[in-house]
Amino acid sequence: MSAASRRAVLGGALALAACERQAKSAPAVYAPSLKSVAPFPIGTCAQVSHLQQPLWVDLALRHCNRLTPEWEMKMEYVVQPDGGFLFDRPDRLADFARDRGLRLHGHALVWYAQKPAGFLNLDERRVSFARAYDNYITALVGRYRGVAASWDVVNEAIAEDGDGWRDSLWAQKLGPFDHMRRAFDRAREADPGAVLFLNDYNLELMPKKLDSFLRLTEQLLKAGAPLGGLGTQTHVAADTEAGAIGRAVSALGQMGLAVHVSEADVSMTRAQGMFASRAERERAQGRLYAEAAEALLALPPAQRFGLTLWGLRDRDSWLRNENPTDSPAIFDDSGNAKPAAAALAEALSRNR
Ligand code: 9MR
Repeated sequence: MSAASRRAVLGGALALAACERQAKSAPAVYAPSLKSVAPFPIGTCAQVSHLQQPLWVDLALRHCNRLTPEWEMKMEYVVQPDGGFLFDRPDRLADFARDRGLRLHGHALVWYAQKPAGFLNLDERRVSFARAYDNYITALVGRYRGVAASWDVVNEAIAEDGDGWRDSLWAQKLGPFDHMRRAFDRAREADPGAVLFLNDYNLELMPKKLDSFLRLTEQLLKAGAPLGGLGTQTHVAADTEAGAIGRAVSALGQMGLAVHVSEADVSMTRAQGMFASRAERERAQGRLYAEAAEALLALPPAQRFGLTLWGLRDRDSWLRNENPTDSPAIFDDSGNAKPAAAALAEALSRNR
């Protein structure tokens, strides 16, 4: 027997032993560095607490070249009860992104879900609401001018049922359309170079909501708002119909603006559909992540803003608060690649 064939037999035996070991636990999955195979940026959301975890940092730097602050750049953190601003944590996230060479995507300036005491208790005899609103946007966007290359300016403007726009403190005080227009204008003045986004969810699941989102986009553009991109959050479940994500991304692409798959995750526990096995459910999860990548790849290169993962590891996901057994991310709790990571990497590597 030649040395080469001896090695082959030995290698085969070792591989077999490894396979048997793996059959008992989950099979090991290999995923290359996503940012290296992707022709557009790959993002992750981040909290300051993640920056203190070396394993999270390693995983993020290996795979991602964009960062979205998950909550510490929102009003809930920044706006103090007396109306002052707190920038320590947003600064730490911005410094991390800058020092480690990641793009920073600011998130989220105006959101119906956030109405901090600093605004609710505003003494409008002293400062008008409009002035305080302008001041917030100017201060935040201005502080990260040249550091945050892009911002979600208005988040989740469309009504839950897809019929028109949501009511909010901002709409009540400044007008349903005007508060949005105003936010885009102030953000543009504070950073003329940043790409400004409208961002929403369930666009792949609700044609009516997608339609309202597109109509709002047209209205903003017609009014001259400096809108440069559209974000589709892409919080989906493993039983989401094949083709739904692709249809939404492609419809957004028709507007000619940059398109961001901005908060991708695929919930296992929200899925109602029946799956034959765990492996089958994991394949479905991987197909949906892959579909998001393929949909971006189908856009003209200048419109492919990127794909951002909302939680790098399962344990980092907001969905764990809803169901502690959910596993919506592409990396498991220990940071190992799941089949979805391999499926996403494979889709990203195709059609470059
Ligand atoms: O994942 C985010 C969670 O950590 C925050 O507590 C929450 C409130 O700030 O926001 C979550 O992220 C949301 C995102 O900002 C907008 N789209 C829906 C996301 C999930 O709720």
